[in-house]
This record gives sequence, C-alpha cells and structure tokens, in this order.
Amino acid sequence: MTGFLIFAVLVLVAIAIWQMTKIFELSQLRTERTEIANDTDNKYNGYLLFAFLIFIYGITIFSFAKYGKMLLPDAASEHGQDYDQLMYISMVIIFFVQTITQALLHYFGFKYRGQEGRKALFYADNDRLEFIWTIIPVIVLAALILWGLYTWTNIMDVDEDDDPMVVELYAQQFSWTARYGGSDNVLGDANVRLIDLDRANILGLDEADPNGQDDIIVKEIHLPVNQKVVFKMRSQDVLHSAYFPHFRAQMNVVPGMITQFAFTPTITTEEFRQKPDIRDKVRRTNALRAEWAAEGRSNTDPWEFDFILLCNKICGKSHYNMQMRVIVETEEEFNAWLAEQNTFKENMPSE
Ligand SMILES: [Cu+2]
Repeated sequence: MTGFLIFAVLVLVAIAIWQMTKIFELSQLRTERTEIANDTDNKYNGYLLFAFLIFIYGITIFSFAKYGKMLLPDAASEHGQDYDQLMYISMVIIFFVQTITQALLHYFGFKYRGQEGRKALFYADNDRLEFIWTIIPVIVLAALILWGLYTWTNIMDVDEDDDPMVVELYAQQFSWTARYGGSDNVLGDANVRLIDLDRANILGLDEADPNGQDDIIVKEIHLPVNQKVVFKMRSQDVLHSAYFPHFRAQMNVVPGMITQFAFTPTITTEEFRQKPDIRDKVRRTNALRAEWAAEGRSNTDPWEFDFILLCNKICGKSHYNMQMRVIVETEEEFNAWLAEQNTFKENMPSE
C-alpha cells in the first residue's frame, strides 16, 4: 500500500512539473517554430542515446553479478558437458555481437544526428557490404546449427549395445511414479485401461505379462553412477514434461504414446553436495529459511541439495509441485536399495 502511495505521489509530481513547464513555455515570446527540432534538441537526444547505451550495458553487468548464482550448476551427466559447451559458445557469440553492434548503433545515431544545413547522403546500395553482412551470419549460424544437430543426434541416439538400465517414468496430475524393469531389465506391458486401484495396480500393468512380475514401482528414483539409463515415459492424463535440470534432460510425456530420453549420471549426489557452489547455494537458502522461520512462516525446514525430476509443462493447478527426488549413488548402494524393494508380484494381493 505504501509503495502504491509513493508511486501515485511521484506520478502526480511528474504531471505537475510537466504542466508547469508548459505554462512557462507558453508565457515566453517565441520567434522560431518550436515543433521543429533544433540543433540543441538533436544534441540532447544524441547524448540520451549514450545514456541508454550505458543503461543496457549496466543492467547486463548488474544482472550477471546479482543473478549469475541462480544459473544451474555444472552438468551431472555425460552429454550435459557437450550441451553446456554449446550453450556457452552460443551465449558468448550473442553477447559479443550484441555489445559491439549496440555501441555502433548508438554511436552512429549520435554522430549523424540532425544538424542545421547538413543533408543526408543518398546511398542506394553496396554489394560488397551486403555480401559481408550476409555471409558472416550465414557461416556462424550454419556452424552453430550443424554442431547443435550433431550434439542432439548424439544425445538422442540410444545404442542397445550400451546396455542401458530401463526405467519407466509415469506422469499423472500431479505426481511421478518410476518403474524399474527388475532382474530381467524388461518392463512388463502396461496400459492405463488396466489400472485397478482395488488391486493396487496403480500403473495399469498387465498382470499376465511375465516380464512385469519382477518390475519394481517406486516414488523415488535411484540411479547407479556412470551407468546409462533410458527413461520410457507414459502419461495418464495430460501433457507433462520430464525435466531433469541437473542432467540437462527434458522430454515431453504424452498420453497414448511412449517417449524416451537416455543419459548417464557422472557424479553421485553425495559428491555433488560437496561442490563449493552447491554448498554456497544450500547455505544461502537455509539462511533465508531461518529468517522465514523466525517470522513464523511455514515450509522453512533446512534444505539439503538433491537432484530432482520436475514437470515442465503447465499441467494443472498443482503443476508447480509435481516433482520427484533423484538419488545417484555407487553401484553397491544402488543394488542394496534395489534389493530392499518389493516386486510387482510381491505387492499384488493373491487371488
Ligand atoms: Cu505435470
């Protein structure tokens, strides 16, 4: 409310000043026509161009300094390194070109501002110039696009020789469920029409399919480090999107079809938590949460870093909270965890 009042007062003061200048101008005896910009006006506008240039450079530097820490940490997957490199190079090129062209644009605006007696030069075209400013972007963009396509094909190419671990991601409003193929690493057939909540068959597994008997259904993903995993995704209701920010992976989850994405985690959760930038982030978040706790707000328990699977399609009112924890651990830890889980068959009530 106070903010609004201050804003209203400022607006009113600005209007008052504007009206006063108008009265002042009207009271002056003028000989020249005021609606045509004179040299002084053009000079001021030229200087304002420089002021705007400083503003855009300033806000860029400010944003990097203040919000740079909000960017994602280093990638935790094998392909994530290539992906980040592509992103990094693209950004460097964009910022480099932007910085130079903006400076030139504003400088020329100032240099060739209107001046008494100066006439614009009629300059129809210049083939050589046009060739240069066409061919340079063509080469740079073609290189970026080809590199991007090559990287994308590499990421999306799931080679069965890699012997990836198969995990199903099942999306529904508003939660995720994961299913492991079990000892045979093959997922049993499933269909939403077979969902039977009375029998606790929440994913609609075909009870007659032998491949499904040893499947393991969980609410938390565990992954062994350095093992390729392929996620097969199904949706029960609407479009969702499986987004693993730390692994640089995202794929739409579409009702009626199976989509997939594969990646290899390269670092365990424990190791990732020890990284200086992650520790710093956790410290900052928990300092904020402590402040909130002191104010008596809810949801202020200390936070510990975890990899996470998020939904990245606005799929309904609780979309924001559609997430699942992802734990990357050593192979021994993973096997121990897996051994503790019940299979589909063990969980089914007997007839
Ligand atoms: Cu969703």
